[in-house]
Amino acid sequence: MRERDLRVLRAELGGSQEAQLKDRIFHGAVGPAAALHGLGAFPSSRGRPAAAAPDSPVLLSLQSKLQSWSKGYSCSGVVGRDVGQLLQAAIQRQSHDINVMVVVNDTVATMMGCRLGTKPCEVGLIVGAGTNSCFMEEARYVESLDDNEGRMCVNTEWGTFGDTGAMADILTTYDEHVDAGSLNKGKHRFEKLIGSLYLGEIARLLLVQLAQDKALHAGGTTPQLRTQGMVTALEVLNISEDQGGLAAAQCLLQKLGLQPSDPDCFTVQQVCLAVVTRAACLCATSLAAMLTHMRKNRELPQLDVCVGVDGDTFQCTATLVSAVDDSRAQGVAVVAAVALRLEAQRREVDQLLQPLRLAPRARQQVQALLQCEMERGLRQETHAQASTRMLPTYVRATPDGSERGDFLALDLGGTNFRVLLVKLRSREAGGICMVSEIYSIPPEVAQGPGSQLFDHIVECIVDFQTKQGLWGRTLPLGFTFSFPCQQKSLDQGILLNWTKGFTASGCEGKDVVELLREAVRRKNQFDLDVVAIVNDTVGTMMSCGYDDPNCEVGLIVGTGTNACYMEELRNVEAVPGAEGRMCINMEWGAFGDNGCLDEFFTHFDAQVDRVSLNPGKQRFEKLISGMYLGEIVRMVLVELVEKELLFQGRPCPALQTPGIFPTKFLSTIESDGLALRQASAVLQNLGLAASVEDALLVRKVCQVVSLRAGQLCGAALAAVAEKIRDNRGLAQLAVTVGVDGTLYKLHPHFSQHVQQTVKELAPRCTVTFLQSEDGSGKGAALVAAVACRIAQSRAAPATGQ
Ligand code: 0WK
Ligand code: BGC
Repeated sequence: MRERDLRVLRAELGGSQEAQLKDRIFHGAVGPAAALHGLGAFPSSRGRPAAAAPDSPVLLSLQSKLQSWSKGYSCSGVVGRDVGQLLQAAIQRQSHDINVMVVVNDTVATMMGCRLGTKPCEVGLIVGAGTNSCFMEEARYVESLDDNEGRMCVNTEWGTFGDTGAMADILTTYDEHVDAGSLNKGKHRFEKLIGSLYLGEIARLLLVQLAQDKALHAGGTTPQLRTQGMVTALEVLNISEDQGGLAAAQCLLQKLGLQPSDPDCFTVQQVCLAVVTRAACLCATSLAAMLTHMRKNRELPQLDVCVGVDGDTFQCTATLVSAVDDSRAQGVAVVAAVALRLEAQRREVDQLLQPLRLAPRARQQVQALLQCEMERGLRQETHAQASTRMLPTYVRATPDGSERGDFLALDLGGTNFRVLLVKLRSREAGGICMVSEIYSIPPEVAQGPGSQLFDHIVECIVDFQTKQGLWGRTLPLGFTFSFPCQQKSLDQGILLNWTKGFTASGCEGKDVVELLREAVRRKNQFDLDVVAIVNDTVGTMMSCGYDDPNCEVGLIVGTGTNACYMEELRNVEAVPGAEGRMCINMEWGAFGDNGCLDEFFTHFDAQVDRVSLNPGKQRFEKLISGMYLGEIVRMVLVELVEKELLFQGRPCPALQTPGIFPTKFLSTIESDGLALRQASAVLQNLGLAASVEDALLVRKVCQVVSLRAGQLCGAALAAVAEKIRDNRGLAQLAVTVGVDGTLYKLHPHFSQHVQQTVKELAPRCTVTFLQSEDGSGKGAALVAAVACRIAQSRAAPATGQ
């Protein structure tokens, strides 16, 4: 017998070897299954589960593919298959009404089934036919997870430790023999050093060697001794006991057809003791490695943890809670009960969110409904009934690059009010250069007397002119005014109604250019030459059209939403003439105000509309834009709390406050990576202590609401693209859409939702999306420049050349 084998057998693992072994386990040499998530008593991989917070029940997903058999099992047609489904199929074949809820690994069931008083176990250990363990790992260390909040139970499948050769220097020839004689050669090497399926065989092979070395039974062997499997783990365990061990050794040797002497029995006992102690040491070392790993990952000086175990005992201030007879059954029942509750909750949540989901058919319907409304809006006899007012803008062409000069521009109606100086030069001379200043429009100004609003605008212009040294110069001005205006010319716009939180009195029904001029006259300090008033969609289209002449659609998805596009003048019945095109401001925000979209409004939308400043108005906008998405989410969260599906139904007064959940929270919560941490942080700031499940649910609600908004916007844009293609009788249309607005630009997924829906609903249109970099102020200046160029060309006396 080789010296090294005996030393190892006697488990005289020195501190350093033990530490080495610990290290190897600690640094992930444990079988590739380490990242498996605890389910089933065989290595099985799971669907992408969510993490579990320590105090909340495990979040489960039910897919469980068997990776490999072990412990003598080798049924065909199972590896790689979902064992939950296989079981369900077998149940159905026998037509029993049983529903497989979960598949759990025995280590997990043991962990779930054991607790010390009120303290739950966070480690599950099995040392039986096979061996394995699981523990509650910090989710951030489980890379296969999407989120990294809370904890996740990880099934280590440590039985496969060493399958990659990490234990070559520990394995003895006897271990190699056991492995060679096993059903899964080269696999589960660690398990074959510890599991009761193998301990007997290791001992038997040692006895054979001892007999061959004449160190046992005077060298005599028997067929029984040379027969595989003739020594059981139970015999080995009993023999290694102080009490009755020698007697048990005698029984075994007699069973093996030997006439044992006392020294033989003692030798056999030493052998069994060595085999068991080594197994125990290896197991303890691995457990110690795992506990140290947990302590380090939790950054604790001392880890105090309960280990649910079905097997041997170890040292490491670990409180071992032996599983009582039915702990595992209890564990499985607990997991199944949790799964049932979660399943029921999931169904209830899906039911509540269902009305906010748009099926493909619904998306097509919205597109078709808008196409109808567009036609009705363009035709004189149906214009009044149409919800989309299809307003002529008197912009007949997109820029052609010949625009020149210095222009002032105002940009009112978005998040910020801006005053701009726009210098248009030839491309060689630098093209366009702009300086701008952002000013705020306080709510009391936006909702006060109209005169005060326009006086405030004039004050901002004065401040800007002073800063830019523009005194004494009266520059042509383009006014981006992002509200529905009826225009009779480029420089006249009758405000039809305020939107987006503006309600300034004395403005609706008035020409806002005139209101501005009056305010300048009131100021009586300078002159203003308002050449053009444009909607922000038009400004955006013109601004992008300067770089891409194919840009014939303008889209805004910000505080509000709207679109414009170049319509054939022959279709614009409100404007005489049939030649050429004119840009139409659709004011699609009001789409559905006539009830044509009612079937798509949920009770959440109705609540948001009811508490808005303009109930019944801008219904489409209220499903899509930044001013409202956060409110829709808030309404859904309130109902989820009422139904005890969120925050365990704990009252959340914070959520009762309108505007407490701004739309920018959706962008934060839906951002990729760290999303759950972001969600929890957002909720924390609202004074809402959220579990991982709560954060996941809040994110789901945000995703559902923003997806619907993106799809509705995409369906509307598809209607516009199809209208242009149809107008021009084209089989295939290529068009660019100039886009602006914080929601479209800053939400992580909104733009994709829009683009995917346009692709789906307008397959014969190739739509390019061009984000406007400089806002629509530049566009307004370009419109002013075109107007000036046309005016000059008209004013210039015909030279007859
Ligand atoms: C920037 C444009 C402005 C438009 C705004 C819309 O320059 O004309 O109104 O985008 O986006 P919001 O600021 O409402 O998000
Ligand atoms: C207004 C539109 C504007 C849109 C985007 C809507 O509320 O009615 O005129 O284009 O918001 O700002």
